[in-house]
Amino acid sequence: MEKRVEKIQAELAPFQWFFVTDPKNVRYLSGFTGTSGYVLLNQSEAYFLTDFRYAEQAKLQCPHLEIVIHKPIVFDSVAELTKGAKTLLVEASNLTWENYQKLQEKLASAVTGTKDIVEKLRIVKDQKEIALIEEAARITDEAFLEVCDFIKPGVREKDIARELEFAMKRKGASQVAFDFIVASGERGALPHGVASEKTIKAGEFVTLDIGAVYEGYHSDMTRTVAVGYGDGFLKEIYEIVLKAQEEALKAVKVGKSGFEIDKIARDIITDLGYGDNFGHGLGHGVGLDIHEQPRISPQADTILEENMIITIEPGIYLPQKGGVRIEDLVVVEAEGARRLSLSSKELIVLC
Ligand SMILES: [Mn+2]
Repeated sequence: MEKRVEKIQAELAPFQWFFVTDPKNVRYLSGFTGTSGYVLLNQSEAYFLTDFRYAEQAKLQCPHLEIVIHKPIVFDSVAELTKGAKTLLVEASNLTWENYQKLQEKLASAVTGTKDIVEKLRIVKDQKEIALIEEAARITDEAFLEVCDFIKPGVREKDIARELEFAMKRKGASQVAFDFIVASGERGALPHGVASEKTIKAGEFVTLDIGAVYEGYHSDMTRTVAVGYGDGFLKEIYEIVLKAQEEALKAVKVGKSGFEIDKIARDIITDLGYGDNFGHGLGHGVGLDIHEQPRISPQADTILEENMIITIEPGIYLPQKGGVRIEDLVVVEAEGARRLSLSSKELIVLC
């Protein structure tokens, strides 16, 4: 964690300070897991600001930073600590317009918005982070396998989501990674069909997009299963999505761009006539956030590097009919993608 702070410090100019407010970025630089804390640094100093409630926790979690219990209004402490600064960099995507104005009022230095300073470092994971995400993925695989037995005609999508959440927490997850998508039958056409009151019927396909959080790190996996015999037409769709997913996975390699990987899956789906039914990007980075950089999409120019963690998740969505999505979480290694989601991708037919 000390190294992360040093990397940021090396990017700062003399008389420039950086005020980190995004909770995930704060956690990445400080190790702090509480709900109220900030990192403030320049080339040679690095502070962790928090309030009285977290004084002891901060000492334990952030030994590499100088702990400051801030004034009732944190900006007053920022003004005091950065006296003599020329500029104070802030995170434009996190600091609200209202707080920007309050902050600027208190400072003699110029408050300047920045983007992606910490996010850029977070793209490539270290071994500890990979191990935590791997554990989150293992919890997800195990919960999926267990809850498959529960998916049958008559149960509601919400009941399946609740069973998955319970199984994940029992297996060590601190929380769920997002509101689970459990989309059955026609609802399968909704790429983000969060679990509803709908009851599962025999013959339907059910798309489950699920993930766990383990020590702050997320996992993300989607499987589409058939309940009962399954619709023949959707079985064909399933095979197309699976082929697109596996070919894209094979193409994941250090040096490839997000655009190139996306194109492999998209071309397979488009050539078979379903290009218009795959309206989202192929994948995204996963870490302290469920969606982070790099993006794997037609617009993505990020070049894959070793130890990035990404999803590969093509889907085909057919209004009034249903849909199929298959998603794996993988780590980019020298030899190619190593899957962290290990659940079977053969069409599972549950009865
Ligand atoms: Mn995803």
